[in-house]
Amino acid sequence: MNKVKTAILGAGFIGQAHIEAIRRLGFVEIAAVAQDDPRKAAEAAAALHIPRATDNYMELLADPDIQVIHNCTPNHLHHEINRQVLLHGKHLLSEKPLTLTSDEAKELYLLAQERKLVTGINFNYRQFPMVQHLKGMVRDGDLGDIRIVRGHYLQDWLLYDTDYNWRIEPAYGGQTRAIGDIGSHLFDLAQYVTGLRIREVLADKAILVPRRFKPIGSVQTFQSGQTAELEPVEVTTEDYCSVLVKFENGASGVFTVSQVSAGYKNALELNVDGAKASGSWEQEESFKLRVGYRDQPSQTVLRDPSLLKKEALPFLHYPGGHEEGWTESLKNMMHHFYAGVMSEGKAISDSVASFKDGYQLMLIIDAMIRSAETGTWQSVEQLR
Ligand code: SOE
Repeated sequence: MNKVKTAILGAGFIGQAHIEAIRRLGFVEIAAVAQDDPRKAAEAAAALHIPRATDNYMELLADPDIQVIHNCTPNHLHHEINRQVLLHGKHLLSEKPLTLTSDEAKELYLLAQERKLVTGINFNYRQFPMVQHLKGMVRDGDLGDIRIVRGHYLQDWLLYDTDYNWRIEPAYGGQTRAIGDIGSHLFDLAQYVTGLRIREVLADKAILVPRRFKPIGSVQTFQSGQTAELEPVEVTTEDYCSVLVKFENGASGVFTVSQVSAGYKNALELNVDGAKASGSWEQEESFKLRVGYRDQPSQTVLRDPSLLKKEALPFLHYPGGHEEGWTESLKNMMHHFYAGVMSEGKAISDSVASFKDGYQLMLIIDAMIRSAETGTWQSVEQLR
């Protein structure tokens, strides 16, 4: 069988995670990698055993053998590159957030609809088996009517004023940082698991490290301990946000995101409180789901095929106790996205976030920014 040929644009932290996950599928060949300068592209290709390197991604879009593009570039490049990929008729898996603004997201959503290509956004937390089990519990009414949805996404990799990354600068990361970078995952997950849309928001955000020291030269995500020369930079993007939300069924929600909470590495937690029971999932202990009851002992359900809803089974690959985690969420993402590619879009799982989902999330983020700026509740524009 001929392998599907794919190209990776951007080989930083997340590009490398895509590459590893794609290779686990077996039927996809990574034919090329692009980076913004030729030396970095050649180094990435050599280190990652990819036959072709370029600093001009348009070359790859013009190559008829390449069917799929992974856009793993920094946020400010998502819109234009994604647009070009679709115009050149390639299937596309984009990193999040889909774009920097909701207008850009709308354009891509409409273009993707028109071109009928397979598109997805790497909201990979949907791909964990215990998330799928929790979603199944909500759908089957095991928790009762959903009343409260609570969660946080906390990290500490930007705790110190010497921590720096392109995400801090609005020109690269966008006007919003903690909200767009990690809040987008949390709000996506809350809506995906509950099947409920966020309709209104009241947000409070803060820049807690207003001046940072930027190393001269680039820094990888999660890298710290600078030794390079530093220059001071005034920070204009938020480190933290807390938001109250109202869901479409009247349920209330409360979420906190922070990149400056010491000891929290990639602490995404979602709690769903229903009229009969509650469900709680933590990414850092992703093999467990806590199910809480009032009149009987609460349970910890473990990631074991014999204990999970049947819809969660395609998301796990080994018996209980043989742990699978963040890297397997990427593997699952590739599995589901490429099932879409192989079936020309007929068999794409709802676990792959669509461009419509990405656009709706940008509208939620817009409402949060308006709310934080005005100190008032704001409605979220809803897509039909
Ligand atoms: C950095 O905050 C980051 O790499 C995000 O950009 C990812 O989306 C998240 O999954 C992990 O943290």
